[in-house]
Amino acid sequence: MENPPVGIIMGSQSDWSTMREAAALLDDLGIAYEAKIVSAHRTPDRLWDYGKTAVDRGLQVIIAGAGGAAHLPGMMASKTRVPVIGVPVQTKALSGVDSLYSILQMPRGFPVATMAIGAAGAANAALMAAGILALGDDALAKRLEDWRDALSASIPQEPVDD
Ligand code: RP5
Repeated sequence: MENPPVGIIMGSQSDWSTMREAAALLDDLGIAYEAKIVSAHRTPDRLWDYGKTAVDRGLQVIIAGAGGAAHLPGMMASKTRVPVIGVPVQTKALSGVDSLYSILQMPRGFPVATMAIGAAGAANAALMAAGILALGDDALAKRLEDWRDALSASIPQEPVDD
């Protein structure tokens, strides 16, 4: 799709194993997206251009994942009014707490909706994006409700031995 409503961006190729959890869920829900490597530190001009053109390109939600000194989501939020959902990627040195703190404590005025560390956070970012887009899309709202119902129905009433 030429102008997808969702942009998934990440600081490095190494983030993709986490961020593809978001991509997979968007696929399941029939939501078009683009996935790009945009690094706050290594490609700051790319970050600037992405944020500057986001509204005109029709992006409605940006999911931004990064690890360590994870400035990507916050910097993107400073450059565009398109809602930014941040995903703290789990790191080896500090288990992603560094990523979480780098994303979470934004100053007043430039919010980032921060998810949990790692794969669950990436999946939830996609569900959060779906919820936002569903506000103006009845067919997507139905698909999201069906997805949620299916998840609930998959949870057994009682535990079994492993
Ligand atoms: C961050 O540094 C990226 O978001 C990534 O999580 C982390 C490590 O990047 P690589 O050294 O694996 O490229 O900018």
